[in-house]
Amino acid sequence: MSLNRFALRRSPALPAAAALALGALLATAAPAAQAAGTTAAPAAVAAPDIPLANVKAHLTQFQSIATANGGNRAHGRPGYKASIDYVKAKLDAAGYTTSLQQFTSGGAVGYNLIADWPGGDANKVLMAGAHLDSVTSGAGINDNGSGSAAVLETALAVSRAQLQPDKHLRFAWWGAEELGLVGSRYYVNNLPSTERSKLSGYLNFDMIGSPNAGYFVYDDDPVIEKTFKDYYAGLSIPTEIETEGDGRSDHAPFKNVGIPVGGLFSGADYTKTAAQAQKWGGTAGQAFDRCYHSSCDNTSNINDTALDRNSEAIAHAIWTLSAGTGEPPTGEGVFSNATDVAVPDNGAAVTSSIAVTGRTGNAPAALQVGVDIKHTYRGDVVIDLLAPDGTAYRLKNSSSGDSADNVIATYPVNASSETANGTWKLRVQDVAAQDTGYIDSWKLTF
Ligand code: DTR
Ligand code: ZN
Ligand code: ZN
Repeated sequence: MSLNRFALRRSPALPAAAALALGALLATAAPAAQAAGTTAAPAAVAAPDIPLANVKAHLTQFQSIATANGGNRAHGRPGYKASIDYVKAKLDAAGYTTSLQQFTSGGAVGYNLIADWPGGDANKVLMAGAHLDSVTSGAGINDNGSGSAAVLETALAVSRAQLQPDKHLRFAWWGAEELGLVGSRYYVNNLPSTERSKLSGYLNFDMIGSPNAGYFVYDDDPVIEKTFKDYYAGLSIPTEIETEGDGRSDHAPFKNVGIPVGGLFSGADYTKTAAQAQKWGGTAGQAFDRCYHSSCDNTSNINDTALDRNSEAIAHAIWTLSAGTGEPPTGEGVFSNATDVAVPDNGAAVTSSIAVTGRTGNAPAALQVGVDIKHTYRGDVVIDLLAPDGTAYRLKNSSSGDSADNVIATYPVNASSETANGTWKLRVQDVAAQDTGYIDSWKLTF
């Protein structure tokens, strides 16, 4: 549970009218100054909580890895590859498509880990990353286990939510940052220009849990910057723009080739001023991180509040910046229904219909059924697709232990034995008491 939220069994979902009003409010939010390539439509779905305990568990693993491998996780040392293997295993298990990019620096082999979340528009890629290497003098828990762990947990949250954003999501853990941004430079330099042009933005997180924390937002792409600043403003946490970071972390190679960048930073060896201590707490006249690049950069060298807040901000930015315009993809093969249908608590099934016309022959073997069902306990919910002839295809069973909110997912259905044209129905039933919800929208993509 994060430090700034309470996990109560939620009140019933917003009535559809209220939800629509809220949606309209979000939709009329004044658009930010749009930089090339980055658009920040209001997030169609709010980001989930990023459990601080999960982020810290990754830090504990990084610490254990360093302790077992000569005290560090530096480029070319066994502790770095062990860190890569840990992160990669988590992502593989969560359904990511991962790849290791190998390079050589200082006579030693280095690795970048790239993880793609399947789906989204391949021509609009939102990327987030953190360097995973430490210096040789220590475990590098704040620098940069903190960024690595927060990005990892956000990626795992994407998987838990089965997020289907408009944009394609890609995450990266860089090698040899401490040797001069070597891994991220290698990645960008070896990225064909056609692939670079697909990157709508790169978000960088390097040191986000500093003990004497500051809350700095990179002053680069205005839309990304605004996304972070608005998030913190919503928590009444003042931020400052990060002025001394240009060129000092892995966003620099992306910025140098014109890709919109942004990120968060909690401070390194610079000293916190009295004015900063006044607004952020902590100790004036002391470095934001007194263990910067030192052997004491271990699991005790973390400010939980800063790590938690920054982890939540990362998830907020990923959910917000990966949402497109919210319009369904163009193309005659998409049919949708966005009329809300209330789902009675522990009651009869309800249906929402889509009339498909203009198709020829049968439906495909991989008919995509996209659903957006708002509900405060998704384990209560059973979902079926009904073909025009009434044949039922089970999309989701109930699961008593799944207390998370909402079902936002796309289900592939082999509907090749069904005629495409006709009235298709989504059937939804709440099969357990307490918690209610409604069908927000659904679509069929042929
Ligand atoms: N160079 C980073 C730490 C660092 C120093 N200033 C900034 C500003 C923005 C991001 C990171 C940094 C390192 O030692 O890894
Ligand atoms: Zn460093
Ligand atoms: Zn760093």
